[in-house]
Amino acid sequence: MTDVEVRQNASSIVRGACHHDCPDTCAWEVTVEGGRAVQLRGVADHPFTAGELCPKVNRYLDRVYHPDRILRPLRRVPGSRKGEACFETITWEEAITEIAERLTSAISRHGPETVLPYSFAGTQGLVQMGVMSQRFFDAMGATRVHRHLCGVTAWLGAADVHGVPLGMDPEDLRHSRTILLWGTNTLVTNRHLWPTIEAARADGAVVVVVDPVRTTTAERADRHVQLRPGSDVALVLGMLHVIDRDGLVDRAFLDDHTTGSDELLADARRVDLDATATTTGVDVATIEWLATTFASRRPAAVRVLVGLEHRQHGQEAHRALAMLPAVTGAWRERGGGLCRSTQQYFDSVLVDPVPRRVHGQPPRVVNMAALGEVLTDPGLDPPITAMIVHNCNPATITPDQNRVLAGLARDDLFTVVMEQAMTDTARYADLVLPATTQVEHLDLMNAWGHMYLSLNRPAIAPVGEALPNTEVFRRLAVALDLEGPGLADDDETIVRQLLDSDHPWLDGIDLESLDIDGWVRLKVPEGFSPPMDGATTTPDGRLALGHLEYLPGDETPDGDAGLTARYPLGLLTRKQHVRFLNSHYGGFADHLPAAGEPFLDIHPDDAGLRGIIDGATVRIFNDRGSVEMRAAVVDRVQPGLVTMPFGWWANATSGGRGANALTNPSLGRKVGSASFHDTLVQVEKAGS
Ligand SMILES: Nc1nc2c(c(=O)[nH]1)N[C@H]1C(S)=C(S)[C@@H](COP(=O)(O)OP(=O)(O)OC[C@H]3O[C@@H](n4cnc5c(=O)[nH]c(N)nc54)[C@H](O)[C@@H]3O)O[C@H]1N2
Ligand SMILES: Nc1nc2c(c(=O)[nH]1)N[C@H]1C(S)=C(S)[C@@H](COP(=O)(O)OP(=O)(O)OC[C@H]3O[C@@H](n4cnc5c(=O)[nH]c(N)nc54)[C@H](O)[C@@H]3O)O[C@H]1N2
Ligand code: SF4
Ligand SMILES: [Mo]
Repeated sequence: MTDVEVRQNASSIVRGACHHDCPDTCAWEVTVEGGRAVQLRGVADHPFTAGELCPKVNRYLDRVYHPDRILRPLRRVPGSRKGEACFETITWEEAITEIAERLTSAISRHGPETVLPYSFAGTQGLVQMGVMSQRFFDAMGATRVHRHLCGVTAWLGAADVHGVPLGMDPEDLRHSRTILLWGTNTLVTNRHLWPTIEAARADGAVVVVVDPVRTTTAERADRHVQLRPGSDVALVLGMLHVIDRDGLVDRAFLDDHTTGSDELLADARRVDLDATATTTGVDVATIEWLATTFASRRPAAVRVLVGLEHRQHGQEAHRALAMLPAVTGAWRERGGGLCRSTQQYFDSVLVDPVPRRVHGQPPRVVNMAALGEVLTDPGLDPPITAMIVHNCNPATITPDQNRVLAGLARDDLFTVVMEQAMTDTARYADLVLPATTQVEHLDLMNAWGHMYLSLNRPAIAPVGEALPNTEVFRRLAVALDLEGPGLADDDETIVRQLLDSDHPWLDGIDLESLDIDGWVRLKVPEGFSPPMDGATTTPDGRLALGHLEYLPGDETPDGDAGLTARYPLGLLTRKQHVRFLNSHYGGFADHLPAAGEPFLDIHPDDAGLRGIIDGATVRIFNDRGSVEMRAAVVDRVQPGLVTMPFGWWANATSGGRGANALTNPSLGRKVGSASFHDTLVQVEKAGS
């Protein structure tokens, strides 16, 4: 009998961890009775998540057993339109055979690069997210995709300074006396960090939020610095000016641990604080207070996640924030430095040891942010004629939605979507394959908000005919006669392969030790300070500072004047709902936020200019698209800026379009995420 079959016969508690693309990776336990999961709750002994989940995942089992769950393979009914979601049930055998035939025929006409694997972080478990699919698509020679929609731009900015950008252990914020939550909405997006922040605050820490919006987190902070969107580099330069002017530079730290500080400080000296105040919308006294507080009320930390990166100059903003703690020598003290994603701690040690098969030249690479263009570009050679989607909902989450949907609607595109629910993307599929949920498959969970590695044991057998992503790729590899290393490995073997490392941070950690509690802390020394402890991996081993210059993004109010004349308002489409996790819950009526629909937040000044009253239906538009929803006239946004939540599905608006119908897909540099937040729009009363 398998593990799962044994459990089906008794009541048991199975440990696992949340799979969502959320920094917290909460440890959970599932109570199973007679083969059915009856309760899911947080594991109390987990040091970081401490027995609490969150409003969305408290009800995750409803999603597991939801009547809308996809439980069998589906094929689009011949003659029905893509997007209509008119499907018929087929067997797994039929599905696998059909996919193999269609891929073989596409590859024989255009070569393997005609296949586009499109996936993201629907689960961030290492096994179900990437390892097997990457082996599979590389064995095939499919087009490679820069999976850069989240976190990579932030990574690149910090990497410009650090090499491998290891930051502070977030739990060390407990020791901080100044915490700058810079472009991160902790209470909504990273809630399990809040108790650490509150504990530091009880010991006298001052908590500052730097955000263009008065977020829930800003409301709970000691001070909110409401800068103009995208002006962070200017604000950092202003702070550095004050730090230098007032003799608060840590010269010894700069001499011992950095290069390029002369160039940086020369740029800072040239700053005119009045001009900084105009650019940033932050008055000079506040800039001075912020700089002085950060430099002298110590230990002092800057906390960033991802919100800042989704801009043309997002990498530069993250680079600027990585330089700030170096100038004041904040890294010297426990609780001081840059507190960012912990992903790189895990990436440094959990490496798939199985070599990839590469046929001759490595395949071409496209950036996932450019999906709309990739699918609709008539000149692309070879064209994309087959697309396999897993862990991802591109119709909702990818920028420039109208172009993405035009691509997905192509009759000559064969699309397979592996999903749990009939998402806006699955509606466009030729074949939909039922995917297991986190309580039904094995996985190894890293984290990007703390240092704990978790093992997710399956608690129940797959519901219906759902299969783990890995099993689908194993079956497809056989059907396609693919040759390549590791294509037949089972999930437990993959976990063992990932853990098989000599790295000291994994010392003593294996499947058996993870099975004891379900989680274990990486063996990173307590109080580890990467720059002080020799972990800077730039070529000369010193933090790389250097010139810093503020540049406005092209599609911002300070950017292209012609565009601003037509579209004067900046648009932010951030994570706003505690009951959403990206696009996961948008389509489930019983999971929606109480308001039941998305609202556009607009400042009273901008609403007044347009005759818009609270609750009125408005049209928000630019050259890429148009969306209608009701307006909330509120002063938590600043004049010139409107915001709407992202993650709602097509059925939430009358025109069937969400936030991404408006967003800017262009990349800041060749790699990294889209400039989602460098988006300009106009707003008018609907029907006017
Ligand atoms: N406008 C705007 N757009 C954004 C953002 C924004 O802030 N604003 N944020 C961006 C960011 S940061 C991110 S991370 C992306 C998120 O983009 P995605 O990763 O695509 O988003 P999710 O909704 O988390 O997950 C997508 C799907 O994965 C499925 N899924 C979950 N587990 C599994 C599994 O085990 N197997 C399979 N086959 N499927 C599974 C879920 O059912 C879900 O429909 O969106 C980006 N898009
Ligand atoms: N409840 C919930 N939690 C989530 C998610 C979710 O969908 N729902 N998604 C998860 C994912 S995939 C991610 S990547 C994380 C993201 O976590 P965060 O990075 O914390 O969240 P964001 O909403 O992307 O952005 C944070 C803040 O950046 C601000 N911001 C935007 N532009 C600027 C700017 O130019 N300067 C400054 N200083 N601030 C700016 C926004 O107003 C926003 O309040 O959250 C994760 N957690
Ligand atoms: S979504 Fe985040 S906060 Fe909620 S249970 Fe999962 S990891 Fe924890
Ligand atoms: Mo993300």
